[in-house]
Amino acid sequence: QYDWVSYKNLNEINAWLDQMAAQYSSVASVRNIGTTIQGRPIRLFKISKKSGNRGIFVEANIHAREWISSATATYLINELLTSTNPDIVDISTNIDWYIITNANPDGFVFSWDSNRNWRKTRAPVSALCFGVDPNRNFAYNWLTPDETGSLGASTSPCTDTYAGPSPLSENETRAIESVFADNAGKFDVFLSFHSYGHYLLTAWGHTRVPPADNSMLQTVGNAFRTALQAVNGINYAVGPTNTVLYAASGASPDHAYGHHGIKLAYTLEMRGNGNYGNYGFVLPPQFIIPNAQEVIAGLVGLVRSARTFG
Ligand code: 0X9
Ligand code: ZN
Repeated sequence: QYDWVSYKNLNEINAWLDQMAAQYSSVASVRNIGTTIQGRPIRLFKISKKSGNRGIFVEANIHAREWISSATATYLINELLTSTNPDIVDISTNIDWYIITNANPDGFVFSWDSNRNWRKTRAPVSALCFGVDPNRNFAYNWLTPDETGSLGASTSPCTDTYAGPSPLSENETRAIESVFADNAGKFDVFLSFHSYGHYLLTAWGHTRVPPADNSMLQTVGNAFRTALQAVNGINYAVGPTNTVLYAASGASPDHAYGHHGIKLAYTLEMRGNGNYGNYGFVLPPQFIIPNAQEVIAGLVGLVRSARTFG
């Protein structure tokens, strides 16, 4: 029996995705969008209850150790398919959802079996080291320094923010890119689920210059923040990645916005440190459900605000 009382491993998550796709086959499906270097499928779960909908694209656990991100993605899928709450029924009926619960399957398995603190993929990248940071490998302004000269990424294969040998060099980032390319014009919102720190981050990561859509991004982001805070009192900071957090080039939201024109592109940094404890990436499982409930309330607020922009 699947639950959100404990974290689930990749096999358990994949079996559950198969089961949900079978049980709700008239509205849900799961398919492979790529294969990792170790041969694991990269899987996209799709929910569509009505034809003609526009879509939201969610990518989770691209960083291996951020287990709360995939646990929240599966919780979201479950709510979208089973909830009778009118707000959830609204967003599940009137929006198509494309959800990658585990964007970095090799890294995720490694974080379970060998090193709980692993972040990157498991591609062999030098004689000594493994792993590209997939969230530095996207094409838009890949490895581009900002105004202060900060790259927000590394060219050294052994570091945790290694950008890879070239843009979209990795199977994981190309799989995500294929979802953007195959569904051009479909998505109004792109969400990259991460942990931790209670942030909702907007463009840009690669520059300190505010994006053209900054005021809309802030307004919609503040609606997320207010709705999220109402659930358990957690206070998210909303703003451009490079000024609110740090420089980061080659991240997926910059690519979604800059390359594919998806304006409402956000990184969510979920629970890890707060008045509930200082856990970092190793967030105890009793926080899965409160984290997921507040994030989903935030998403309801985000959608409501986004709709006012047409
Ligand atoms: O550094 C990252 O990739 C993200 N933080 S994490 O601690 N989860 O690794 C933040 C990336 C945000 N970048 C953009 N939105 N551009
Ligand atoms: Zn992350």
